[in-house]
Amino acid sequence: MKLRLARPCIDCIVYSLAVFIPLATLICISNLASAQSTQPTLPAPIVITGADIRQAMSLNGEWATIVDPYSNGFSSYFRNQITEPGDNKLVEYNFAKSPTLKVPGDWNTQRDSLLYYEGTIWYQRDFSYQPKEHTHIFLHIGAANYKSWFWVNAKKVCEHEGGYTSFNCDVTDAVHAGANFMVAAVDNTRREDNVPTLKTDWWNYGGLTRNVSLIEVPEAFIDQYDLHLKRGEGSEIEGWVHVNGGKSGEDVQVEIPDLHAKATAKVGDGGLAAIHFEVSGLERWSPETPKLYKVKVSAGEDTLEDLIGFRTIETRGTEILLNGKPVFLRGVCIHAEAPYRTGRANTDKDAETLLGWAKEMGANYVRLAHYPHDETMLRAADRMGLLVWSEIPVYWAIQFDNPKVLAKAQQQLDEEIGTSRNHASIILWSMANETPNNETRTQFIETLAQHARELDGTRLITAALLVHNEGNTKVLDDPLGKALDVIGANEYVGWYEQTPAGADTTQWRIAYDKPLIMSEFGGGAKAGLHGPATQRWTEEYQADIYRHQIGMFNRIPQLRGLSAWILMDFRSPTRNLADIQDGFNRKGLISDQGQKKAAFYVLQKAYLAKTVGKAE
Ligand code: GCB
Repeated sequence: MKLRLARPCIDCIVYSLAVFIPLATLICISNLASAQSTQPTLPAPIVITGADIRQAMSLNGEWATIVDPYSNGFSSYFRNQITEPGDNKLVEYNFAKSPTLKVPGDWNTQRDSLLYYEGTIWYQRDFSYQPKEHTHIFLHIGAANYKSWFWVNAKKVCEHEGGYTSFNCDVTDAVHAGANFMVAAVDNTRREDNVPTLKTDWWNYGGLTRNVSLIEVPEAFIDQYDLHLKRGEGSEIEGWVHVNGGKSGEDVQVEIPDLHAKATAKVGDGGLAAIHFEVSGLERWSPETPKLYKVKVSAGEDTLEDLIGFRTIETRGTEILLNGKPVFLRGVCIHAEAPYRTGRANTDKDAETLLGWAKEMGANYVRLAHYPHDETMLRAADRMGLLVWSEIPVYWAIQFDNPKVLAKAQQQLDEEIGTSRNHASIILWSMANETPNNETRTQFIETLAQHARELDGTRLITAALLVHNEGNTKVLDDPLGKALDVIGANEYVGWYEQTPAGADTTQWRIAYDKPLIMSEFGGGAKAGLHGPATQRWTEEYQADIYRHQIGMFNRIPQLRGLSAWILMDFRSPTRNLADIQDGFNRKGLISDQGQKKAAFYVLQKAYLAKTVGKAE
C-alpha cells in the first residue's frame, strides 16, 4: 500500500490578493510577477477520506461572480491596488454589485450566456467563523472544473488541477475570528495537456460544481483510512488508519458497535497504524443485502463515524467473484448529468433518481463514466446495493508521451482512490476509455494500473478497450489487456457499423482468459419518436439494437458483465443534429426529462428475467 498525502505544486504559481475595502465589496488582485517574488510556495491540497462526513460549515449558496474570459484578474488588477480605505485609485470591478451563481453548480446551466462558456470565472463570498484553538481548518472542495485557485482574506491558500475529484486546502492560518471572505478563480479552458484533453463527448461544465465547506479537525487528525474485509471465507477486517501529525506509539481505535468489535493499533513511523481484527456475525455487503455498518475511527482527539459495507471482490479464471461467488454484472453507464434539469449532477436527489432508474431496470451494477462522480453518488450506490465501475478521465487520445500528463492522471487516481476507498459499492478502478493502441499509450496506462494496485490491492483493475474487425469477428487483442484484471470492451454494432441484425452473426475472439465486460453498446433514439425499426433515431430502432445485442452476448462464454451506453441522454457539444440531438447525445435509455424509451424495457426484461448473461 502506498499512501500519497501531498503533491508538489504543479506550477508553483503564486498569486496574491491585496486589500479588501470594505469587506465583501471590493477585492484587488495583485500582479503575478510581484507576487511570485514575495510569496513562498504553497502547500499542495491534501486528500481526506470521508471529508463529507466531517463536522463542517457549508459554504454552499450564492457567490458573487465575475466572468473573466481573458483571465485578466490574474494580472491586471494589481494596477488598481488600494492601500488605504478612502484611497481614490481606479478600481474596475466590484463583487458586491456582480451577479451571483449558485454553488455547488456548473455555471453553464445557470445563465443562458454561459452555456458554452470556457474560461475563467471569479467567485467571492463572505462568511463568519469562530476558529477553535488547536484545530486545523480545511477548505473542502467537492470538485472545481478544471483548474482552480483560492484565497481567504486575501491570502492565497491553494490551487488545484483536475475537474472531478475532491481536495482540501489548509486555511488554518488564513481564517480569523469573525468576518472573513473568500475568493476563488475557476478556469475550464480545455487544453491539450489536460486530463481529459481537448475533445470529449460530454459537456465541459465549469465552476465549483460540487459542495464547498470548511471542515475543522484537531491538530493531529485522521486524513485517510482504509477498512475492508480480507479476501477469503473468514471475517477479518483489515486496513490502516493514517494520522496526519500523529506521533509514533499513539493509539488508534476502530469500533463497529453493532458487531461488538473493537481494534486498537499503534501509530507507527509516518503516522500509519495497521488494522486487523476478527469480527463475528458479519453480514456481507452485496446488491441483495447492502448492509452498512456504523464504524467509529478514533485517534487522540479525533473521532469520525463512517458507514461502511464489507465484501470481497476478486477474479478466478474468467469469473468475477463477489464474496467468493460468481456474479454477473447487469448494468448501465451513467454520466454525472442531472436528471430533469441537465447540468452537473451533485445532489442526493440526483443520485437517487439516476441509481433508482438503474435499479428499476434490474441492474446490480453501474459504470460511472468517464470521471470520478460525486461522493453522494457513491454513498447512494452503497445504500442502494449497486456495484460500481469508477473511472479517471484518461479518455481517447490524451498526451500519452507527456510525463506531465502522466503526473496529472496519477494525481487524479490518488484523489479518486484516496477519497472513495471505503465504498463497498466500488469494485472496479478503470484506468482509461477507448485509447489508441500503441506502445507509449500502453506504458502510460500500465504505470497507472501499477499505481492503482499499490494504492489499493483489494479491487479489480479494468479499462474500456477498442476492438477491431476481422470479417465478422470482433477481435480484442489490445496489449493493454495484460495489465488488467477485467477486460472492458466497447462496441456499437447496429449503430456506428452494420445493422442491428449484424449482431446475430458477429463472433468474438478475445486474447485474454479473463472476465470480459461489454463496457459500452447501444444506439441513439429521440424519446417519443416512433416509426419502423429500420428508421434511425426512432425508439423502435434503438430497441431493435438491444434485442439483437442480447442474442450476441449470450454467445460470448467469458462475458461477465454489461454496461449499456447509456442510462440517460446527456449534453454533448459534438451532437448537433437539429430536431433530434440538439446538443444531446441521445443514446440514453431514458431522456434527460425522464421519459423511458422502448429500449429501456427491452433491457429491463432481460435483466429482471436474467435471460442475458450467465445466471449466478
Ligand atoms: C464511446 C465513448 C463515449 C461516447 C459513445 C458514443 O465509445 O466511450 O464516451 O459518448 O461512444 O455515444 O458515441
